[in-house]
Amino acid sequence: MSCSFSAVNSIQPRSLSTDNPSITPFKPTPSPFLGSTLKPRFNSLKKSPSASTRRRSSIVAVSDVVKEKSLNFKSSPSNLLITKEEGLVLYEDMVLGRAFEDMCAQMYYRGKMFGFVHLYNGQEAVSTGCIKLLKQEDSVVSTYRDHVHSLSKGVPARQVMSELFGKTTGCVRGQGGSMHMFSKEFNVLGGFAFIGEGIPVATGAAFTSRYKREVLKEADCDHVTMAFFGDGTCNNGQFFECLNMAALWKLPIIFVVENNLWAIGMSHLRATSDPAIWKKGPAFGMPGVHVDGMDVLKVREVAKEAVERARRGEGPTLIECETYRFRGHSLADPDELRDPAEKAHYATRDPITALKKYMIENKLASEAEFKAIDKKIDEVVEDAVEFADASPHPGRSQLLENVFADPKGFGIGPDGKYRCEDPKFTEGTAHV
Ligand SMILES: Cc1ncc(C[n+]2csc(CCOP(=O)(O)OP(=O)(O)O)c2C)c(N)n1
Ligand SMILES: [Mg+2]
Repeated sequence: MSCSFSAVNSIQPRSLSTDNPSITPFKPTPSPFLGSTLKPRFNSLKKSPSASTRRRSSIVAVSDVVKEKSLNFKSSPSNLLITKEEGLVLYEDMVLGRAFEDMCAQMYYRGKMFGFVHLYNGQEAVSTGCIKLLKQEDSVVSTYRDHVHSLSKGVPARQVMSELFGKTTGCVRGQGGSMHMFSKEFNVLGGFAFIGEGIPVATGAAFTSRYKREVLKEADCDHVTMAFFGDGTCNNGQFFECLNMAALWKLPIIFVVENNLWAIGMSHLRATSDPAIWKKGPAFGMPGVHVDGMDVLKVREVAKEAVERARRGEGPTLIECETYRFRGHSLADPDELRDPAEKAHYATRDPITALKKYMIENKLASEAEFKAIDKKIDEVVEDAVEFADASPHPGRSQLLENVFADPKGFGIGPDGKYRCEDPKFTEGTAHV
């Protein structure tokens, strides 16, 4: 398994005028990404040695810690990155994520779910490698690709599947659906359908932790927040605004970019002036690291360092995980835009197969132990479907509960009754 770790450094701001000698005409260069078949499209900025030596960042790279550990590992196989128990937890969580999503696809095509459903297949090492390090009190903020983040955080598969089926036993009582997982108990602060929408929510949660500790004097409040979002989202304003505030206030937050190289059908390399997202961390005064997101052990190592930094009160970290989704953007996407060679490349780097291989080669577990976990997870997922199927649908009156808009005049009629209870409420509109 290869992995590209890049040291944290800083970039000199430059003018983009054409007479600037630091701009070179576009020359195709090898892609900085492990398996993308596309090349960056825009003019590249030539590095000025004098500029880079003039302004070195004093921030320590999280990646150095990992580099050191993996070097130790090569020279001494006894110094493994995980114990048997830890490895089996990671394996089980990734298998749960994969099996759950495969089942979602089946249920969606059988008409059990409505709306858009975005699956996480291929990206499991990111969710597992990061979230399995957290405590229940720590928070996770997700996107519309949120089922697996919720499972990793501990939300029972029954509750996630029921939510997808729109049933009252779902984690949002059937009111959220695929893109809006939430759990107060497990501190999953939401899946968000608008891209970038969750980043300020996560920043607010991290602010709360610091406020509790320093203003309300709750000394034991060392909660951290992880915000997950994609490469495409990093070109949105909230991302930059929140990096700024998090660094300014040294918030206990980890920004985890799941760079799967695509934003629906738009290649990251076509849409982004500098595709190395991790570099934006140091620009705001926080460490940035690029890690192989198909390798759960490497993700876990960088995330561990970032979580510890956050708990110590040393502020935020930006982690860019290079990953890949094995399916289309959503279940409605025929996935015809991505190059088959690129898909084939990442298929060979399946994070579940890779962890299994690592553990077997290092005699941490046997084939029989993996089979037993696979079987257990099959049963968990089957049970989740049966539970969701047998659960009741919410009553129509629930439709307007927890809605921010004032329901008077909209949801509640002049007689004080819910308009949706009127049998003619949806007449002439699509079935609600
Ligand atoms: C504010 C906003 N603009 C546009 C969209 C439409 N949209 C849905 S997904 C998506 C691409 C996001 O890509 P990325 O951040 O890379 O996440 P991925 O789907 O790859 O996980 C876009 C533009 C949206 N949901 N919200
Ligand atoms: Mg993406």
